[in-house]
Amino acid sequence: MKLYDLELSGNCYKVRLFASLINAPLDTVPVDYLQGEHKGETLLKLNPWGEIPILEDGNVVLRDGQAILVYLANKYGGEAWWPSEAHLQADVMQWLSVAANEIQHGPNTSRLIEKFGVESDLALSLARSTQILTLINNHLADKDWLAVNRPTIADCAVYPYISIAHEGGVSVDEYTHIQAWMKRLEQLPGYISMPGN
Ligand SMILES: N[C@@H](CCC(=O)N[C@@H](CS)C(=O)NCC(=O)O)C(=O)O
Repeated sequence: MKLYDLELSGNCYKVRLFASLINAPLDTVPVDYLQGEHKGETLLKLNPWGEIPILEDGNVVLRDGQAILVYLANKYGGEAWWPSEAHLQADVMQWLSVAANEIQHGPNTSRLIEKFGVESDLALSLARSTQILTLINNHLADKDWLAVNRPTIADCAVYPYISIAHEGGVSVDEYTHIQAWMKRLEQLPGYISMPGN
């Protein structure tokens, strides 16, 4: 199983992190992002969106970090990480959407602007960061994990860009429940870090 990967990408990191937590066999293939390899002919054949992560497992080719987490959980992680019961699965799914929407447009975008010089609206992404971090912090006030009372792919999807939010000028220091949740996740067997967290 191959992951077309960028070390500094939180979207790629969530796949590496989860694969490590469940001990799934994963070969990382570094993508030369600065040279635009992800927009080149070979990778566009795998993902016409021109984005990474991309997972290749035999004939299966998948884009999008959240979708890849679902695939890995089904194939290697099992019920614990991606429950099959309708309301439990939907609970986890809610958080995969948060990762792809509020986290992407909040802390992720702030980091793209501040660390990589991407042109976007910093004030807006900072305001969105405050909004989503407050919601998550309140949610975690009486819970150890984001969904279904145990670590799931919900946590793996949401954690990465919060753990490196400071690179976008977003401090998570004051969000004490988020701090405690991150520490719990970092103590899971198989946890790996990425540059910046
Ligand atoms: N929906 C995708 C987004 C992936 C994404 O934005 N990847 C970035 C790197 S972190 C990328 O390849 N960007 C290239 C571009 O937008 O042109 C996911 O959640 O994995």
